Amino acid sequence: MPNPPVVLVTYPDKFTKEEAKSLVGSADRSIRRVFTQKYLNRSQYGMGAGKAEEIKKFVAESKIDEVIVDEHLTSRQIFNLEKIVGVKVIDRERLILDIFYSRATTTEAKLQIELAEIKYEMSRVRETAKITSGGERAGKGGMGEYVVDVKFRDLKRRMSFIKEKLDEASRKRELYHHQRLKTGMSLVSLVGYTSSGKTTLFNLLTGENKQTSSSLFTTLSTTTRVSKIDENNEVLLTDTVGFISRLPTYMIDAFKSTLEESLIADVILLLIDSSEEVQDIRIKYNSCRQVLRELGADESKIIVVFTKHDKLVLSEAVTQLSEDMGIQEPVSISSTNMYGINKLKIRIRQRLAANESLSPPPVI
Ligand SMILES: Nc1nc2c(ncn2[C@@H]2O[C@H](COP(=O)(O)OP(=O)(O)OP(=O)(O)O)[C@@H](O)[C@H]2O)c(=O)[nH]1
Ligand SMILES: [Mg+2]
Repeated sequence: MPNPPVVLVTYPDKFTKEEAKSLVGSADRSIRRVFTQKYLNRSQYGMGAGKAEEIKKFVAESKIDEVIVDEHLTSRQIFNLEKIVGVKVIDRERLILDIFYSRATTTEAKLQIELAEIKYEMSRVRETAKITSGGERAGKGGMGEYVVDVKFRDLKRRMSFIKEKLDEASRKRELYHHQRLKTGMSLVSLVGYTSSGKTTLFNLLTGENKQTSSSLFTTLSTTTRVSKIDENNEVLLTDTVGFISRLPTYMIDAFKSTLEESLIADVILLLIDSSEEVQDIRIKYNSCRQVLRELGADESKIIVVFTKHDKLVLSEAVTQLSEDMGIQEPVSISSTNMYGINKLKIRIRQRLAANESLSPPPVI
């Protein structure tokens, strides 16, 4: 079946526009036209009324299935916009949830997405009830309140059920961790922006064959495998879900247990795609640091790894950027041509040796 034709409405800056296009592509939709707006937080439609009219015209002429708006919209804004453009309207959070849905393979990832979905609905239930009950007050008295109460109770019930299941999964994992820790092996985890090359490096270091792709959010669950970092030493390497900018806290919360598993590692490799434009690297790096801070990661465990060195255009720019951002001793690698891989292994061992789990590496 061909991908549904859609219109994308996003901000005019290049980074945001390109990322929004990748998200839409990753959600298996085909973009017929991109409209840009400086502001997408206007009360009525998110965008300006003139732009909404322009889109309505294009949608009618070009047989468009959906309008995707690259921002968080309220139920009211979605309702208003759908009324004017005559087709389904999807906001950024819905879009990301859709991608997660289509990618989730493990039970835990599915539960986490369902939790995010419930939180998404909860934040909108009052307003949605108000709209569907024809503007009746959905707070005090009347049918509106009844609808909201029933819906809220239902969502809460589902939420606690899912949380219980997730806790169970998390406890099982903890137990598994304890068993693994008894083996004395150190834990190393891969974190970073979506598509930064985590799984590609994971496959290279563990001999695994996990799926990699240029689509966003290819990996949604956590995998841990043994990796031989030199003749005498093995570590446990963990690959996990990637980050993206402007991800609402409730979505990070939903994936918290998965992400936290990465954070208990002895060494956290923070992967940054260095083949992109300097300002994009900066945005992605800052966004990753923010998520890591929010999750309470121990900063001293982080080693910054610049990936895709084989595609690098301006290495001086990356060096300058590292200095500007105060990145301590980053390592540049390429999983394609093996550049820097040995250096990375040595750096991992040095870090672990500093935590005294391994013998120190040879001097080179
Ligand atoms: N040229 C080049 N491409 C790379 C390198 N490492 C990864 N890639 C490509 O970058 C894209 C993303 O790689 P993944 O390993 O799937 O990235 P990820 O960080 O696991 O992404 P998510 O699972 O979506 O978070 C794929 O198309 C890879 O082939 C590299 O060293 N050089
Ligand atoms: Mg991956």
